[in-house]
Amino acid sequence: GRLFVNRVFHIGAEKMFELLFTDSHFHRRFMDVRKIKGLSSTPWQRETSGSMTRSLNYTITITNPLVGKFSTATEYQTLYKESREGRYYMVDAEVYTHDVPYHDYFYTKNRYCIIRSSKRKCRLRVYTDVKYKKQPWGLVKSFITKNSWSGLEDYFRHLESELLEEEAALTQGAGDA
Ligand code: YK8
Repeated sequence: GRLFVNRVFHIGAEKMFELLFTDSHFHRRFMDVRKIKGLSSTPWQRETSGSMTRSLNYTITITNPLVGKFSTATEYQTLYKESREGRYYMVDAEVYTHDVPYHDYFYTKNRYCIIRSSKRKCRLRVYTDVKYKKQPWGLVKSFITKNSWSGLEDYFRHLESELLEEEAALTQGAGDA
């Protein structure tokens, strides 16, 4: 896997969770600029395991010339029960892109860790892995992996820069920048 984001933000841990994993203005705007359309999500629900889960459906716009322009996608998120409100959140997100070539071979697993570092600061880590449901021919596998990494890198770089803008707006509003 790869670590795409690893940075401290002047944003509280709870706020960061809200920005990324609820129907926040930030999330809606980010989906908009990424041209991710038709988002629908279930509410967070407690499982018997004690963890919380929800699922999202949306249509992504793809810039990779090898692939069609759009794909529907389903994302299954799990907020682990080891998470502690305001202190530590760990969310795994499994993303299935249904309409890309070889979609039945792979999915993507993104692990988001939000760790409180002080009252108004947290560290965000995003670790990503391309997972295989069945083993493709070696050349196909490296093709999938390579194309996935480039799309994911672009996405998470953009997410990081949007979070930095949000951080600037938040600290300015608080008057303690
Ligand atoms: C989520 C992983 C792969 C996929 C894409 C497919 C290449 C197909 C390979 C062929 C287009 C928002 C990605 C990047 C689309 C976007 C997905 C996003 C960024 C040529 C063999 C969508 C996080 C996420 C997870 C997986 C990403 C796809 O929140 O390359």
